[in-house]
Amino acid sequence: MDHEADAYRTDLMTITRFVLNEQSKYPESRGDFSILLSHIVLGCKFVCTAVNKAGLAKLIGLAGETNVQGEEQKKLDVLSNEVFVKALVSSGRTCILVSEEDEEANFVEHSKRGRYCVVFDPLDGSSNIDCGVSIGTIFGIYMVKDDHDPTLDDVLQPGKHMLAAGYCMYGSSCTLVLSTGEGVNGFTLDPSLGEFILTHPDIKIPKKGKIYSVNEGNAKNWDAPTAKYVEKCKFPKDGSSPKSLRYIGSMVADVHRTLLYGGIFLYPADKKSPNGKLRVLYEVFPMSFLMEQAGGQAFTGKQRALELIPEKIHDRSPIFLGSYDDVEEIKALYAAEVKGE
Ligand code: FDP
Repeated sequence: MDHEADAYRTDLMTITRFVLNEQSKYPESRGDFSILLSHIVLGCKFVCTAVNKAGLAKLIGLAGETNVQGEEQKKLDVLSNEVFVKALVSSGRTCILVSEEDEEANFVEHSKRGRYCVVFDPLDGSSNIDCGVSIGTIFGIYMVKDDHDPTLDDVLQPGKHMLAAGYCMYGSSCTLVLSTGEGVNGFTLDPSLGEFILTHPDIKIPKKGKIYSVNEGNAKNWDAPTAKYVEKCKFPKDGSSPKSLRYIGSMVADVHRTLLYGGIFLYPADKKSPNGKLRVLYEVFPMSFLMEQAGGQAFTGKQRALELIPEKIHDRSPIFLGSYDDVEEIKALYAAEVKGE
């Protein structure tokens, strides 16, 4: 009998236990972060259940509203946003919330205020809801500078100031990937226990990958470095094998695969969208934070993604993220472009 394996199966590392273990490394900690995270986990569990039931419960379909980005809003988007906002406010640990679904930042009322700012996309990849493709929640957490007087500047900070970031993917299993700035860990929801269990400890992205992930339908509008890079992926001149293309069109799922298998995920600028499509605060930053923590890189075409300073809460940015060596290649192409080579 493999006693070690058996011990592992019976000694479950839940996300709560994991976070409390981390917290115990900081004796001065008041446990506020653990409480905040438990409310985020609750939101993820709720959304996971709603997503799983969506087809049956006839929850899917248009809610008849349009969100701030001018996109059709689905009922699940509305529901997920409400659940997360309520869970975060009731944690008593937040002071500013920025959601993809809300035009304005939400300043939490004084009596329920805490020290954390949470930026989040409650249901990313929503165009995939109706066909059952994996979708997810993305979040990033900042600490407010002055909790008596929180301002928008507390969330308009570079991503490198985030204390933690993560996503929860609602797919064939429900997986929560989290970094508190000391590596990346993945937890899978055990539906019978209702608990997220540590299944992917200390995730490290392969240094180089064999997959590129991009919406090639935009190719005619790409700039030269992106076009050259994708050409290199398909027709490498150094004798290496071409890369495989995988594109789900749901950021959480595409990034999750990139994190586990390696490779590169691109949502570049193009002539029609000079800032790309993805949102800085609650898409680009959390995913870039996770990539760096896993040993990869994230680049905007001009700079390290986590050094961007957003001007508005719904700003967008081009993004190239993934395996260290793959991102190095696209950086070299942009550097050559600047030098006019
Ligand atoms: P969606 O429009 O379905 O909500 O930013 C949202 C997002 O999905 C990402 O999840 C996804 O990576 C990207 O947009 C897909 O965009 P394209 O359809 O332009 O490829």
